[in-house]
Amino acid sequence: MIHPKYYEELKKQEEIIKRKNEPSEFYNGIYTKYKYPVITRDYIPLFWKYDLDADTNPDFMERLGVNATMNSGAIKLNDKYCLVVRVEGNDRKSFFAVAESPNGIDNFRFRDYPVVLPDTCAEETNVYDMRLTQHEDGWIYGVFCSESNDTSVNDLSAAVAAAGIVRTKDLVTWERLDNLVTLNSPQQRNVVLHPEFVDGKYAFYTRPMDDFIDTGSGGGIGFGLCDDIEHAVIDEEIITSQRKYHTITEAKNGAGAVPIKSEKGWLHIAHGVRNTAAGLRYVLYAFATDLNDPSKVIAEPSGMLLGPREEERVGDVSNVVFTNGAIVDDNGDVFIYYASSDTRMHVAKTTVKKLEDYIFNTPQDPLRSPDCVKQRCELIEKNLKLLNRK
Ligand code: M1P
Repeated sequence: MIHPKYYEELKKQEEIIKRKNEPSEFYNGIYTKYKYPVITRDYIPLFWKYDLDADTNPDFMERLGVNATMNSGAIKLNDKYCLVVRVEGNDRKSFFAVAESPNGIDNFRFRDYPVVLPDTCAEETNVYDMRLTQHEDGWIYGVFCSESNDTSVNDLSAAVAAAGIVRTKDLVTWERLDNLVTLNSPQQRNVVLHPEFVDGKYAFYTRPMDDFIDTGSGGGIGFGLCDDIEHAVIDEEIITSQRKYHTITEAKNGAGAVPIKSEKGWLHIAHGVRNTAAGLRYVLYAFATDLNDPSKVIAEPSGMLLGPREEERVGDVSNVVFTNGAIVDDNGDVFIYYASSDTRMHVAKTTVKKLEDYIFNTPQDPLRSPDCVKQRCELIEKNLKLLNRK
């Protein structure tokens, strides 16, 4: 018999899933934030967590709990807004699961089963943060972090991060390809496949790093080309968006959503990390690269596009916002999906035109306080003239 508590919990869950989302009061003119997260662990189907059978689970206990739903790849497929969510079990292992919504801002529902990836890599312990690229070759590629224990050192928590690659046409059947090999970088995370061929080759944004946590000598977001996506090897990475001293990217940065093509350039939404006494702080920032050479940065506005605010600041890893997916509608609307504090998913809505305006017309970071004051005074002076106050 199905435990009666199931129906009580289901009713509560349905209220959350069906709740209409609405714009929040936050304003900056660049994007609209929404009042409620789009996915939390409360959206996980109850039959993934509980044994519903009253005989074998008389107290209706969670048997396989879920801790967090975060960093999601995003794509529109068959008119549905689809997120490939990073679901983290109570056991700390992450896996992927597809959740779909009819409008991109609420009513996200998980499919009945999580994604079952081909298990081709015996040493792989954890997988997370998939970026979904609709490539011009016709496949949807998923590039994700494949993490294994680093057995070469005597440290139980030492890990190696590599970029795993899968492809699909329907987000149901997945083919696993070889992990990306970058000849000059021992570790890789935050790897994104560019949606078009560049010089007839597959192009990846990478994140060269010496260590699992520290980027070390890695100078920023890398870019490299490869001939064969089934056995992808990049022999040279060049740096696109650089890390800089005393900026939002000082500690590290990494590619986020698949770049969006606009009239003026490829629009990138990435993450930047700085260190603080309270630990690392992750924010989103944006930049544009050349349409003909997507490795060449042509505009990089100063500072953050989106930072952790209010309840977003608190979670499993506090003071973090992180994106690895955005959806662009045919009418130019852009849905930026981002996680807060490695715990829950949100959406911020804007348009390609607004993102373009933000990226190309926000002044660059002058890198020094006196120049920042000068920059701000110029704006104040212009406005005071307009306001007829001198
Ligand atoms: O905990 C914050 C983020 O840390 C990592 O990002 P990065 O590789 O830039 O340090 C990722 O593991 C990401 O999943 C996580 O949200």
